[in-house]
Amino acid sequence: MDAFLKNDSFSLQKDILDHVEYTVARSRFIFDDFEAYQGLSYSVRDRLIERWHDTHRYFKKKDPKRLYFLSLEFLMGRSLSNSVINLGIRDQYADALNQLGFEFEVVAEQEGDAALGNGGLARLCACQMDSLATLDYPAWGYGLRYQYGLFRQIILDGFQLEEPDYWLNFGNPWEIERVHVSYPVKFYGTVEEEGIQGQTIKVWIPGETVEAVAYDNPIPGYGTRNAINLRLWAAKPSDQYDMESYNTGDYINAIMDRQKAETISNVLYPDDRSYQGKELRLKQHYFFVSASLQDIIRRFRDDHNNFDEFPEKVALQINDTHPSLAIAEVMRVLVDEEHLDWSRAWDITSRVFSFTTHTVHVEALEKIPVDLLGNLLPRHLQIIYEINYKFMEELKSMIGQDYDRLSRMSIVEEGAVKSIRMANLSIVCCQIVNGVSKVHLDLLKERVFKDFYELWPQKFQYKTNGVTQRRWVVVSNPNLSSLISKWLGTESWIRNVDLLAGLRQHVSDPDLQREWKMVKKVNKARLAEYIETLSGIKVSLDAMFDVQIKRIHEYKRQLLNILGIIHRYDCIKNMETSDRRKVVPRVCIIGGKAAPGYDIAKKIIKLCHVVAEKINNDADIGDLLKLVFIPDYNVSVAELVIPGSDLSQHLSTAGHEASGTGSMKFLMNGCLLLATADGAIVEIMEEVGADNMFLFGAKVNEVPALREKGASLKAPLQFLRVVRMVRDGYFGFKDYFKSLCDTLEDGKDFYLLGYDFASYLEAQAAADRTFVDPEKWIHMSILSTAGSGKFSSDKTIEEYAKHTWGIEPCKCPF
Ligand code: NTF
Repeated sequence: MDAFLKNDSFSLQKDILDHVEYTVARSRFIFDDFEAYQGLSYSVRDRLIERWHDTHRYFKKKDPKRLYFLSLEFLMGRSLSNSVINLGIRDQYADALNQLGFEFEVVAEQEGDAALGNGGLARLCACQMDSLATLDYPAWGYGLRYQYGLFRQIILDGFQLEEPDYWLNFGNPWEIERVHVSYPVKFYGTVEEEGIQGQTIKVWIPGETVEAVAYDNPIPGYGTRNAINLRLWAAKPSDQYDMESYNTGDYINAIMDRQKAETISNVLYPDDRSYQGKELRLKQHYFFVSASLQDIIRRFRDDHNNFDEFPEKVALQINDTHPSLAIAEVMRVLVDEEHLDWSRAWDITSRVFSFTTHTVHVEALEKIPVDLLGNLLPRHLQIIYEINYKFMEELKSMIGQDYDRLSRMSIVEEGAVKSIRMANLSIVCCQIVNGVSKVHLDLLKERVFKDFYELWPQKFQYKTNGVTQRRWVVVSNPNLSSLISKWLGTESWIRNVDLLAGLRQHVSDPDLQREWKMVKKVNKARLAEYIETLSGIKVSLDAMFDVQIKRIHEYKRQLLNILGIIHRYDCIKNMETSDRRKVVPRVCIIGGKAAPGYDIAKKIIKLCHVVAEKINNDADIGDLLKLVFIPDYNVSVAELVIPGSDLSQHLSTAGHEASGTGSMKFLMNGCLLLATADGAIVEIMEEVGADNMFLFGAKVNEVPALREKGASLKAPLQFLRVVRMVRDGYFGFKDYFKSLCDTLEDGKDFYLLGYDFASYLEAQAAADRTFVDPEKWIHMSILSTAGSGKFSSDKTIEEYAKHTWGIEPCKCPF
């Protein structure tokens, strides 16, 4: 399939200019960086569309089993650089732009982030889409096109404020609106019984209909012609909407009512801790599930008319429990619309779905109040009850009348608020349930889903998360990328990440070490410039850049980091001047958003600011210690910060981080990790060696016993001292920080900051000692990158493809 569009510099220039003139409607003789970005993006998009068409024609012809990845969140970040690199035409575009008097990097900076997700879970999906495309899998992503993505974090006087992220304000060249791909999605109403051919069937008479319109986002693979689709749904008023009001002459109110339909896809919920009990959220779930399944079933029906073939042609992945209403929806379609009998429908349904859980926190598992569900989706509630009834009968025949266990495993939770446990529904239905790291699986088996594991051990697997080296090295750290290719003698590691291990053989080569160091220095300079522009703080490039960037959560223990910084400050203040020469200068960088309603997390952000204020303005300290909070942390900020970091911190209390993927991005970029043995860190340790990292803290299996000890578990004096400084108002805001300090009292310190403090300081001291031995540091840094291959999302996706989805590559010919 020959490309119609040409990629020589002249054609690209012409294309950009044509788009500037005819799409953006600016003069081709006068346009600014943003308009250049728009023209360029539309030109790239044309090339994406070409491949995307070819890929889908090819999939249609071959009709392979397809994977449909259902997720309520995708954190894609920017698209431009990633697209041109995956298409293999970055340099050509850079040349073309140059000829037009623009610089690629400057133009690329004009792009805003697509932030349709909260954190780890959502960014993981973006990495996995990149791998699915690159590895030629016939896959589709399905999600919601929120008008407002994750809020923008504004810092005012050190406090977090949230501003709406109306990311579509300046248009979005990366999507294609499909006005003709739309489906009605129904809500509310009643269920009636009808007799058809001697059988009674249930008929759902919905009370409201909203239209779901598709927006397609092509996802190009690297080094392949394949470009897959991420289809996001937007809510629009349906034409079937309340004709009554028009007829009664209340025209204005009828229009206003119609607009309400659009609220369904308006806003992303900004809390990644719990998802309970909001009608709008439930509407979002069903809206996207229903539209996606109508689309998937329509595609299946184009070539097949027997639903027994459905599991051979379709794999449906439920990403966390949010899309798990899909199970009830498939049953409804098969039983109510296709008139299959229940057991045949259940057999089909249970062979198409698989389920990934991303949390270790039982309290974060989604529960939907029965009243809410029954009102919004009356037929689905009946179906879920029926699934549960049959499951309970089966379970009783297996385990007898163990009522405690039966009630724990039931999909329906009795109690003050009777609810549906969406995780239980997913486990009962899916043949494969997976955690996201080895440790996570252990926790699922031993704690979170113990009863289910004992019943069905064969269902439970783990798939260690991974991140894409295309985005996290090639796009964000081009200097390191070229260096790796030079020393490996090939660029093939960009597709075949195992090759990174080849760096090990050069680890002691002084030339590589020198060049490696140089790359880091350049990246640090870029980051230092960013910090200065942001905060006016000048930082020394000789200092260790020590970074913790992620969502602010108590379990991730940014507070431990800040208390460690206070301790460092306090030590320096109390040192003899002659000893200060031995202090390793540090620039501590913290970034992350707190959920808007998460009070303690917001206090942690404020604490970071007041401590920074004190330290950064203390002339006595100078370059020995700086603390910088980077506001509005997002994907593109991460792309800038990670390559410029020396050390990165992953401090979750062991047993709380399901996997963690930030650590993998740092590892690939040759940053050393200071971490607890939690989530995927345990596997990173196996790959790069514990002596190549700075590990500390209680282990997963020690934590429960430590918590048992309660108030008898005494925190060390150094810890009490720094907490007291905060409590006594050394940094101001004494009353405001009281509740934060209270969480650290003996017996209340659930996340064990006090217990882990001493070993944390030791790990920090070890990092300092290593930093003053640059050769050793670089050695460890190279080995970190060399050992990061296992944590590419390419590896994860291959595992899922083989062991969960049963799909094969389907490579569109060039
Ligand atoms: C996150 N979960 C986990 O907290 C991380 O440990 C993990 O790496 C990622 O998922 C990806 O698997 C969430 O973001 C959520 F939403 F479940 F809280």
